[in-house]
Amino acid sequence: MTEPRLRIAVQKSGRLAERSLELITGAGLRAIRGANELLYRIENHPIDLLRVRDDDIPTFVDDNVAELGIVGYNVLKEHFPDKDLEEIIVMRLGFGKCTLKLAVPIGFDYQGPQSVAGKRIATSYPNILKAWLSDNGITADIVEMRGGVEVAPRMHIADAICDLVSTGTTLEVNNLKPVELVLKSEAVLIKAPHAPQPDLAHIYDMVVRRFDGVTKSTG
Ligand code: PRT
Ligand code: ZN
Repeated sequence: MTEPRLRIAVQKSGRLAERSLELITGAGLRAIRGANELLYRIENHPIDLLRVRDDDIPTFVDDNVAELGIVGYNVLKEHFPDKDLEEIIVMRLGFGKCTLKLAVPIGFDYQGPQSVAGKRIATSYPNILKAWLSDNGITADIVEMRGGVEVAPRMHIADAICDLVSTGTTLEVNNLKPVELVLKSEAVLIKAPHAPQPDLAHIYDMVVRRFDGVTKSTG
């Protein structure tokens, strides 16, 4: 019988990919390319890395396809808007920090959330935005876009946007100004609902312990 292997879902390429791999390497896990680009093997421990799109990570982990996953809190919250995420999150990882912000064109006379009531707001995060609108007691039309959200006002697709911001440059070059903080985000380590099988419990604990050590030492 083949030895069971712990599976960790990580972003294949993108903003979290490199830092996720650094965390894994920093924890003493030596990653080598496996059978294909989607699978990396840890050569010194019974662990595989499933390299996927970040959007697939919450579902993979929730379905027990992977025991652990590294994903942005924003993506997790959008996938599971009604779940208690503290039950899923093992730890915050301190990288991939960004904020989801409501932004309006520079000339927009923004007085508070009521200013966007009845307006059209473009976003890739409809569930998070819906919850924010509801918390603020207003309704607005949500225009869901996969990307390029920042051009929506200029294209007259929407009056405002709700998008991720890190440096603020993208908003600035598109003549938009941030007006509300909707969500703070960073990469998080998440776990599957089922406990790992007994054979993998020690390796699971080791990974979590080492990730914690690396995260604390890198601040
Ligand atoms: O291909 P895949 O689906 O895996 O990746 P993706 O294209 O969906 O995501 P990716 O790689 O762009 O981002 C992965 C995660 O990084 C996000 O889910 C966030 O948790 C985190 N992150 C951190 C960011 C940013 N910072 C960020 N600035 N994700 C996106 N942005 C974008 C933002 O959408 C906007 O277009 O950067 C632009 C704004 O940046 P500034 O610096 O101009 O403000
Ligand atoms: Zn994605």
